[in-house]
Amino acid sequence: MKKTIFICLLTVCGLCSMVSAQFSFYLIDNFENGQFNSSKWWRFGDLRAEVVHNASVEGRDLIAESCGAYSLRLSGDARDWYVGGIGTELGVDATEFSRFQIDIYGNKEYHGKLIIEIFEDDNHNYTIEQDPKNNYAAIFDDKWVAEVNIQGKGFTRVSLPFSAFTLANPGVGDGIWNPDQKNSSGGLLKLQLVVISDKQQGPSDFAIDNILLNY
Ligand SMILES: [Ca+2]
Ligand SMILES: [Ca+2]
Ligand SMILES: [Ca+2]
Repeated sequence: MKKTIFICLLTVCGLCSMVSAQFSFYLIDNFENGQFNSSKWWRFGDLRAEVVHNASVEGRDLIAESCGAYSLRLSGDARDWYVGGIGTELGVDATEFSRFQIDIYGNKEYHGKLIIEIFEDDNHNYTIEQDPKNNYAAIFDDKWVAEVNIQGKGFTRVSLPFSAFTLANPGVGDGIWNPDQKNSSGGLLKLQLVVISDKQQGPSDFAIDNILLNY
């Protein structure tokens, strides 16, 4: 009898850990504090960033509902396609995650791109060293990029496997996806989101939400 109870307990514990593993994620930001946190995020180029109220959800839309009350509006005028971007420090061991996820609220007028840049520490010092004389490029660490086309009106959920990111700076880091915090490595250290317009000159305007790492 005792053995049966023990096996039942083990099964329940096993199921619980499976369920918690399935629903675990690392939230980078969902903007539900209602304001752009300038100590958490930096901006570059001519991109404006402001937290805005989400439109009320029409009909049944679980992804729009999951965006809550606020998202981050990114807007600005393109100069030669480029608008600007935002970035934040991460400092996370990302080996247990396999995907980068973001919800993007598009519109009819703007169909540009969002470039997602992630940096992981390869010289084991919890820092992404940059060269100010070379457009602040990473000097010792891998930079991985993926790009997402902004869709039409409403929230589109984008879930990118890390395997879909390509190495943007071969020869700088070790060229291996190793976002772990072993041997004094800081792991996945930095995220940048860069806005590229679909017009050489002209306005860009969309919103982002629920930026996270998951399985
Ligand atoms: Ca939100
Ligand atoms: Ca480094
Ligand atoms: Ca690496």
